[in-house]
Amino acid sequence: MRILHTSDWHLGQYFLGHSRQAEHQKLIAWMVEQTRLHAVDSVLIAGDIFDTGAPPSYARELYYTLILALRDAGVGLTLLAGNHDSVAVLEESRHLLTALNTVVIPSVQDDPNEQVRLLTTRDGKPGAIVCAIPFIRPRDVLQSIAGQSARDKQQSLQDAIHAHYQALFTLAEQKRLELGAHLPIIATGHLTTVGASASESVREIYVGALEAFPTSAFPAADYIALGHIHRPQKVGGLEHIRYSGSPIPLSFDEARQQKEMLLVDVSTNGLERVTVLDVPCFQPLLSVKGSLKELEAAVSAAASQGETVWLEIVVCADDYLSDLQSRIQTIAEDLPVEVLRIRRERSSALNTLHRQAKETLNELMPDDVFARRLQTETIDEETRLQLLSMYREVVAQIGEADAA
Ligand SMILES: [Mn+2]
Repeated sequence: MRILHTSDWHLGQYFLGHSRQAEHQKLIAWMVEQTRLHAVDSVLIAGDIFDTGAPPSYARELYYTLILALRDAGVGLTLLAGNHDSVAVLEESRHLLTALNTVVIPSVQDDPNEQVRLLTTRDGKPGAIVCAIPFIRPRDVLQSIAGQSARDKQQSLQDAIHAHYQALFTLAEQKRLELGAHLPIIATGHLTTVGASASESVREIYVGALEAFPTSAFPAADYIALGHIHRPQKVGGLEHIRYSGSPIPLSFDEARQQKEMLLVDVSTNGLERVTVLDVPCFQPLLSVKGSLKELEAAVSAAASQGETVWLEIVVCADDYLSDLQSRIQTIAEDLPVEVLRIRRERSSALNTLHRQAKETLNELMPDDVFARRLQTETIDEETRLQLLSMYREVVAQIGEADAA
């Protein structure tokens, strides 16, 4: 059977004052067309379908448009929650969506059988078994043990995630035996693995608790469809463990990436091949950098693309220019560009903190801000992890007090 693997759509992303609605509309139409052209049987979305826990109405509408369009195209859909998704939001329509050939897994389920699903081909034949694993929250798989050190907590979480994968894989093997056909087994995940390279818009999800999951801890599935990292990549050079990456660039440092979706062919022999589908760019995005003089040339080069380009301008200048904004306005005037952000490049660690805070404070969680602040201190790893976990406990206590 042929599966299309994608992730990290971030429907509803509000990007420096701009909505991505038009891009996502075009993306849905493009993907549905690809499923027809390439005779895709089933689509897997490995987390972060939404950008926030409270997606705006237009984002929810896009979500339902996507689901209906795939149903009309006769393609199955399995959708896993990511760290940006709200469990409650995905849960509310989940049962309704089963009527539209869509399986949604918002969180680790009490009954593990819920997460072991048979994928069928367009003509209804069994094609593969999927261990449908969403983003795993520590509280889903761990009981907190008093007095555990940060390092022990990290190890317990990794062990618990490993155990979850192993348990579902064993169930999938049993299911395969019962079905009496040597069906391929696919697993999914939404996490950082060792060696994966991230980008600006990816939040560290297990900071201080689990930094990266070793590839050797995955079960022996024929293919592992991952989400969370926005740059498409094979993990550890392995053909069968992959991040599809996000289909549109979600930050300026992703602007030069060719975005992808993956066509995954599996059969009773296991993984047959993976074919990369290049996703067209629906809204050009570019970051240009230089001195004011160099920027003039760089901006007009960027403007020669024909469509309006969303620009980030990084000015390399040590001297303080109070009229920087208006100088850049003059450069960009009358060109088909829209300047979304201007920033100055500085070097020291504290300035980096200021810059990062300015860039993304509106999408950072309190945790991230604290973690960034710690980065500017010269402390050893052990202390850093301890401080982070103490900070978390305090925040959790405040949260409990609020709820009470
Ligand atoms: Mn993401």
